[in-house]
Amino acid sequence: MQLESVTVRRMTLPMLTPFTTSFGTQTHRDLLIVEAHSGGVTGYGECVALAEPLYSEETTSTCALVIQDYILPRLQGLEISHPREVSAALSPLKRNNMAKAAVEGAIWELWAKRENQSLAQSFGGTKDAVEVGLSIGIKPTDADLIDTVGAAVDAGYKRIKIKIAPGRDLQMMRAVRAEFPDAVLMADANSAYTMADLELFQALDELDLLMVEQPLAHDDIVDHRHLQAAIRTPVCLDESIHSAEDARQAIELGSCRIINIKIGRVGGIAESLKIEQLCRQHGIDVWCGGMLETGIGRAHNVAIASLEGFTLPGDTAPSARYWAEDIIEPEVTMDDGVVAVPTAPGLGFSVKQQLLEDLTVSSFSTDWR
Ligand code: OSB
Ligand code: MG
Repeated sequence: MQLESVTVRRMTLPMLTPFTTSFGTQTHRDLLIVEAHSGGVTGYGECVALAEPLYSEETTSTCALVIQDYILPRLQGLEISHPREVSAALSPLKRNNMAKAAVEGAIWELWAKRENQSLAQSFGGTKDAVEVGLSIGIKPTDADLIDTVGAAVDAGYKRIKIKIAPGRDLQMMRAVRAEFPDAVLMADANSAYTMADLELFQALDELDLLMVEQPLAHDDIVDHRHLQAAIRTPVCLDESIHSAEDARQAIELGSCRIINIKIGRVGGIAESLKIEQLCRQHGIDVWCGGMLETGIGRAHNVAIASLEGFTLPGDTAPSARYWAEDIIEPEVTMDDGVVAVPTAPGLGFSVKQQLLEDLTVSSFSTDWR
């Protein structure tokens, strides 16, 4: 297969609920959708970078530039017999993982559709449904948070993740635990702490959290090793893991017991598969992280979470949690805390192409003919 053309669309979607983490509040999602075309078939991918470099160094704008100037020229005329060849072709380009993953994801979906396979099938996903957790942002008051957690418990989410930040941590988590003694709870710090906060994490051990996600610096695996050795709660790495090589080093050091895989953060599906395999070999639990995706990225996440190695509920909540109207139909929905893994070819959802075009504020296409 050769790509005939690629289109990249930029759009801004208002979020139903503002989402606050230790690095800021999001009210809108500024994102890119990639369309890869070949043989009358279109594959879709989503770029999960945020508008500002607050989670990682990539942004929507840097991704658009890197895709246009560096990624697409390397794919022009390339004979692709399997989508894993895409990340190999892009490997000379350092990092820019979210930009690479957006393009690789579109090509992977295109290939799966042409092979008449679902995305999950195309890489060996075996589950027919995936367990879902909810990620709850920082709320103005403990009462607000407790209301939100209560609604999530009632809705059937299999685990509830709560964002923490200095000043909104131990007391707040104790209040939630007191209210919900049996809930499966975890905390995500988005790298807001240092080893000077060790006592805080030792105190969190009392609360029987499923894990604490990315407590220390976004680029650290050494201090996380010391932290993990000093607490009972499993440490999960998110921001620190960009590749299977990073995962190998973190596992070897003992820096975490759990890894959150985000396809965008690690540079694509091929790299996600390597990490999943490595973690299975080492008994490291894995779950699928989220980046407040539209239905396109969400469908990719549900497919990857269908792999055996994804042993814990992921941040793959239903569309209606985020969007007034999603860009796919049907929307992603949840029943009894699980999302069904589609079996139709590709994403298994249809993209509302007219809505996509209406939402597009800028776009570019390759000029390969
Ligand atoms: O750290 O997992 C994170 C959202 C944006 C950036 C980073 C993170 C998150 C979330 C939300 O936790 C997950 C989701 O619901 O998509
Ligand atoms: Mg996280």
